[in-house]
Amino acid sequence: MSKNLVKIRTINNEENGCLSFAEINTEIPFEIKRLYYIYGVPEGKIRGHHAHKSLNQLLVCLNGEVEIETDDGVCKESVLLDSPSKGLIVSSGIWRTMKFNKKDSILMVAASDFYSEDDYIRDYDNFIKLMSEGYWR
Ligand code: T46
Repeated sequence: MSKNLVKIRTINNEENGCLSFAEINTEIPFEIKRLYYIYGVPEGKIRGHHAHKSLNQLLVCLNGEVEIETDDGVCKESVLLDSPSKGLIVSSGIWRTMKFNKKDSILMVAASDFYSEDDYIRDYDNFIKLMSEGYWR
């Protein structure tokens, strides 16, 4: 199991359904400045293909199934998010893709900072170069 998977606490009541929650310093190791969600993605479509210079994020699949592949320049890892009670921390310096395995999948992301295109590395060779230069060390 990935060391970055976090169990989102869930109150499960057979009569009323479920309520899941995550808190800073317990499940989330950063302050949240932004929340966004990705949905309406065609089945099988892969998004992402980038890394972040300094952004840290928590990914939770609220509905359906999304496969997250992470790559630190040396090791690749694949984690299946198939429950709202599973979260994945994806830190800066990690190349990521998100494959939407099912129609109607919803991926919610809690991010440590506001949106800035300057924080993105969208070229894989540049990512590997920065990694080898010790950008994240
Ligand atoms: C990430 C993965 C998990 C904004 O204007 N504001 C925002 O807050 C975000 C997240 C995106 N955008 C714009 C930037 C692009 O013009 O929305 C467009 C689509 O973004 P992108 O192609 O980067 O989407 P994904 O699904 O490939 O990646 C997203 C996040 O951008 C990224 O930070 O880690 O989800």
